[in-house]
Amino acid sequence: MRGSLDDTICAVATPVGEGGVGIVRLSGSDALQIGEMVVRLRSGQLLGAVTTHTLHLADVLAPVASQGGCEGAPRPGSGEILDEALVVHMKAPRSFTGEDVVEIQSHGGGLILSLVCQACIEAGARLAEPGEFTKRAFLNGRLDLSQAEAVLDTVRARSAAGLRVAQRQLRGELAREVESVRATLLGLLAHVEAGIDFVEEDISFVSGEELRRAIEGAGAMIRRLTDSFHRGKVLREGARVVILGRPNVGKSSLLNQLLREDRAIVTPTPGTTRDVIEESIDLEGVRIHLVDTAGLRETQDPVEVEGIRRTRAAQSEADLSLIVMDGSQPLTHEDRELIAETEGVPRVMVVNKADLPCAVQSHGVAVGEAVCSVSAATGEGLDRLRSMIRGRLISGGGDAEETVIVTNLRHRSALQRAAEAVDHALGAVDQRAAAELIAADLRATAEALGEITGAITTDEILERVFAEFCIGK
Ligand SMILES: Nc1nc2c(ncn2[C@@H]2O[C@H](COP(=O)(O)OP(=O)(O)OP(=O)(O)O)[C@@H](O)[C@H]2O)c(=O)[nH]1
Ligand SMILES: [Mg+2]
Repeated sequence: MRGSLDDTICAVATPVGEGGVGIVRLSGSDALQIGEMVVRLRSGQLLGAVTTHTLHLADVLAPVASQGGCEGAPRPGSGEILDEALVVHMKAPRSFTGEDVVEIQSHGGGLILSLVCQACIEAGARLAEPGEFTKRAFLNGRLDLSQAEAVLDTVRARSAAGLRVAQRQLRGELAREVESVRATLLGLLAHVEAGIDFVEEDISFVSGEELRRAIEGAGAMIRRLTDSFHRGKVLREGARVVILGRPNVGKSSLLNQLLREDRAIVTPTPGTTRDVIEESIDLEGVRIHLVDTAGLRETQDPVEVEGIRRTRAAQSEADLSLIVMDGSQPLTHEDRELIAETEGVPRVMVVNKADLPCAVQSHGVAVGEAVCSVSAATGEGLDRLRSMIRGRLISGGGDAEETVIVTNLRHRSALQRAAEAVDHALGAVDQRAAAELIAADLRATAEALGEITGAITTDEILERVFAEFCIGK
């Protein structure tokens, strides 16, 4: 991103399309001056003269550039009226970017907004680059990098749980946790380095045991954050839950029950479902993509063979599998095969047809494994199944939404590097390595953590983060 902080930027901040209101945002040291060229307050006052953070009715004007004949610079208030708008100016540093900001709330049409934006450009602003408003907020110290990313997560959130995670990050909770570990590490580093400097006098500031315990503590915090990633991803993006089982056990009936609608065809004929059927549900704020599949069995029918191939593909992408069995019949060889092959993957055993007499004694399932008895015909046990699915997906804390959770790939990769470096530091302490080596590992750990909040940044990191944004954010 090439833009400097010196120029004043503008962009349409509301989405493309028709809306009652659309906003053009100006930010930078000339925002007020440019705003005064583009809007004329109905009160007759100048925009710079009214109280900051208050709304004013105004006409938006197309500045007349060079047409006046004299100087070539646009003159305020001389152009054609483009629209009626409400205008606010927010004096630095009390704005999103930390700079002088003017927002023009005109009617929300694509053409009118682009004309208003064009007027600002003619008056001296530059079109903002993708994410440049948020980037400026970061560079001006209004947000740390993880908060800047949370702006995007908030805008993109598709589930209530995902939104809550993004909001916590936006409030700086991830940053606080990461910074506290980093501060600990920098403190240790200072001690270790002091030890290096005074090695002649044989002054050791931290005993080996103390140092080890402190590094271990930091490592545990880093690992806790890294481990939260899977849960975080589920909360943010939702999870794929695939319904598997041999033909006729009631997979499609179960899908219909979970969806509360007759989506998939159900018949007493084994091999009814031939294709993969996908639908989404909201499970107490968590988005679940439910996938019904063709029953698994040996078959010569080419359509069913293709269906089973698709079942296998869906199975490989699942975050969780529901292994459905027919509780009214003894387990077959196909049931056992499926149970054996899904050993070790996240799964919930569903024993269906609980309304019929039970014929299944043992499901060949390890003690303690999640088993749920349901009837897709009557709906019995479905609530319990729903909460088991939710629990399995965001396990690691029923209070999943109460703790800080990592959802961003960039953060996870930085945490993984931090975890490696911190392990290395521990190894160095155990081997009584030279203080210089321990210090290098501690520094590497702190630097990796610093990338998350932006305490340590490079142009490359900034470019990668803000490339995800679009113009206007
Ligand atoms: N009594 C009873 N019958 C059920 C229950 N669930 C499903 N069935 C019946 O079992 C038969 C098969 O149901 P489906 O939902 O089509 O089973 P499926 O596993 O999708 O079968 P395929 O698509 O062929 O693999 C139908 O006749 C359903 O009405 C249940 O809980 N109780
Ligand atoms: Mg089916």
